[in-house]
Amino acid sequence: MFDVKTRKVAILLAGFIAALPAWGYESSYNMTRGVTPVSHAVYELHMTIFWVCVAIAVVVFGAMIYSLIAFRKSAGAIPDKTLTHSTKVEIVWTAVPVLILVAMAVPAAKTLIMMEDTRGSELSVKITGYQWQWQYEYLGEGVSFYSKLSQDSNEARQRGSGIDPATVKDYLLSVDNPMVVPVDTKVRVLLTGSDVIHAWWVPDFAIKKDAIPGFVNESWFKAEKIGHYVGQCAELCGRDHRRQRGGRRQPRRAVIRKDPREDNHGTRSHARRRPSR
Ligand SMILES: [Cu+2]
Repeated sequence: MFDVKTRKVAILLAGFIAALPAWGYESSYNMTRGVTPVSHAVYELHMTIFWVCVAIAVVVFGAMIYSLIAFRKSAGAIPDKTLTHSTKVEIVWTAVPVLILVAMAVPAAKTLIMMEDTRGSELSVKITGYQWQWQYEYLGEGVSFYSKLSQDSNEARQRGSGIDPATVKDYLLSVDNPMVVPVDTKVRVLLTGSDVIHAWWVPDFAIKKDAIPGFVNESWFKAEKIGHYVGQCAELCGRDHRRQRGGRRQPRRAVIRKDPREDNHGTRSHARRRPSR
């Protein structure tokens, strides 16, 4: 049916289209899988929708490329006029996308409901955004502290500091007082702002919510793995939001421990929670 050259082009295109998802999947360009039930659900939803998009692209571009090659004028193709204003075709190409959208809305709604469901939380932390730091208040625990960029990063970033940022550990990522919460615990976060709009974003928890003055936004996470998780402000909030490379202003670390009352050496201490201002 096709000549050898056409077949070669078709095989090359098919190979390229087939390789695209493999390249995006599990690569550094993809979303992080995260460490919470919500982040896993978000990742799975993202991948499901991604594969649906891939399937649609293969069908649509496949049909298009096939038509372009098989029915080209030089091959003696004659334009077909029967499809113009065909009611049957109009119904099919309206109904099929609607069905696809409805099918995609089901898992999307499920994930959204899960993200908003803060029932049964074991710990509530009120987080207030300031220019340019965060305040963490563990509700009912009498614990409150401020968290800002760590001193060594802050010194290194100053103009003419003479400090090579490469020598600073976790440059622009570490903070002086990280938020510490227990592992396998449902933590509800209440987000608000004190001056301008900020946004509390921790990719590993799949949380990115605005912290707006006068409003309280709600979210939750349940970290399943002990570790240090880096976050950053995700809303342009003023001078020092942009000064950091890669938008890493107001980095915060949420440190997950078995018991949040333990300090870095595993001994219980409240010293880390002293307000810094
Ligand atoms: Cu900001």
